[in-house]
Amino acid sequence: MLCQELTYPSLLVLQKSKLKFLPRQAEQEDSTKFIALTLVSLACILGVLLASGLIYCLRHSSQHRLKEKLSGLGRDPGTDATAAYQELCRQRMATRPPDRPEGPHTSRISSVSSQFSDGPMPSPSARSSASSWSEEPVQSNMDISTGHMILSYMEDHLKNKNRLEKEWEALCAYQAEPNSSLVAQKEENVPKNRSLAVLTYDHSRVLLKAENSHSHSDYINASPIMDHDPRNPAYIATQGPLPATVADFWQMVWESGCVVIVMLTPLTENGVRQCYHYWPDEGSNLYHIYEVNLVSEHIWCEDFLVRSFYLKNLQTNETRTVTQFHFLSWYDRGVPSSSRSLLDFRRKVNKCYRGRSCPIIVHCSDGAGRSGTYVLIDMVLNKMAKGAKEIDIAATLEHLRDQRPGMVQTKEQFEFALTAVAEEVNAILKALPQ
Ligand SMILES: *[C@@H]1O[C@H](CO)[C@@H](O)[C@H](O)[C@H]1NC(C)=O
Ligand SMILES: *[C@@H]1O[C@H](CO)[C@@H](O)[C@H](O)[C@H]1NC(C)=O
Ligand SMILES: CC(=O)N[C@H]1CO[C@H](CO)[C@@H](O)[C@@H]1O
Repeated sequence: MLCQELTYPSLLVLQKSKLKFLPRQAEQEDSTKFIALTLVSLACILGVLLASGLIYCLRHSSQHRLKEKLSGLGRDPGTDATAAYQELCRQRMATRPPDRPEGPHTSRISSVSSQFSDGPMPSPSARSSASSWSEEPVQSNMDISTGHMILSYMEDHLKNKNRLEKEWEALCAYQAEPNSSLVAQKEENVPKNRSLAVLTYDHSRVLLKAENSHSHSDYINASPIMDHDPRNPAYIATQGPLPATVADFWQMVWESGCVVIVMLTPLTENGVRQCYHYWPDEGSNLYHIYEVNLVSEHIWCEDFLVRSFYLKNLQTNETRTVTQFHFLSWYDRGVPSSSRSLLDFRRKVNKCYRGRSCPIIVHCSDGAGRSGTYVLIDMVLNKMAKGAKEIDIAATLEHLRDQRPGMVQTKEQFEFALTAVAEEVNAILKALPQ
């Protein structure tokens, strides 16, 4: 069963590439040739599946031994911990999956995507979704004592519900200042807002270049979110595009220099539209002067998938690759079922983004509840990774709410953010040499 899980993503990728890249005329031209080709490629696929299954099983058994060793580490005080740790590292290096082999059976679509993407994106088909090693390894320059301090603070916080309740009440009473949102309420902008509660503040909104906009307007319901650099936003929090604002959305992607989009909502929930389907399912779509081409779609696991787009500005003929990370199982006003997959999702986003200076565009439906929770978690963990000695999560959330109203909508979402931060800190500490 585990082995089946392993082969699932690679199969999907292969099917998708066949669907898209097989020339249709060839089918009629020479059917016998085609059948022979199909048989050969089927044999190839079968070979790859068998090989990867075998590799996985081998890896799995060595992991099993590793886990036994790990638990032994904790239990037996007589064990030489340093030696065991070194052995752990060696095994971990040995079990790390090799780079994707370049061969005739490599799926076309992933080679197209790696050709276009300017950052190294590992092919998910080369990694196993069932294996714990397929998750991004935790990486951090976190100060160890800060980590321990934060962990005990968080644990205390999560145990003491009363304290959480009080902190949340204080956050609810918080009033942003300045807080006028007159532009968002202008008559011509009203149809561009999804929610009454989440309107951009006048002092903190993304301004489109009106001359490039299809409606000659600079308004979009999107807020730049600053972290430490007051000039360059680290994120743009925005609502899920409406049919009327999809061209504005791609204009914002273009003008902000964005290369990574984080989408945290399914398109529909219980029949209620959460977000317009703003990308092509196949081939390309034109949104005003922005041509969007779907290059690839990789399903990493049941919780999220990654799409790669080729974006072209038809006015200038410039092009760019944009990667969209789509988290599927987080519902409006709710929290994900576990922090584990969201944390892995975040690591993958940041691995793709690493080293850039453009903002990450984060959206859900209203661009505040789920988006605020994600940004809060990411911002706090990034601060810690940079070695910050003091972390105040509530103050960080107030800082977010100064820039966009409604960031983190419910107490459960706030609690989830605390849990997720604690879990990641725990994972970082575990991965450090003791
Ligand atoms: C907006 O700011 C004013 C003070 O300028 C304050 O009285 C008001 O309550 C604030 N509104 C919100 C929703 O924070
Ligand atoms: C963009 O490309 C088209 C077709 O190749 C060409 O006709 C047009 O002049 C180009 N525009 C610019 C601004 O380079
Ligand atoms: C599509 C649309 O009109 N959405 C909302 C925009 O914002 C106003 C409030 O300012 C809402 O009433 C609209 O429903």
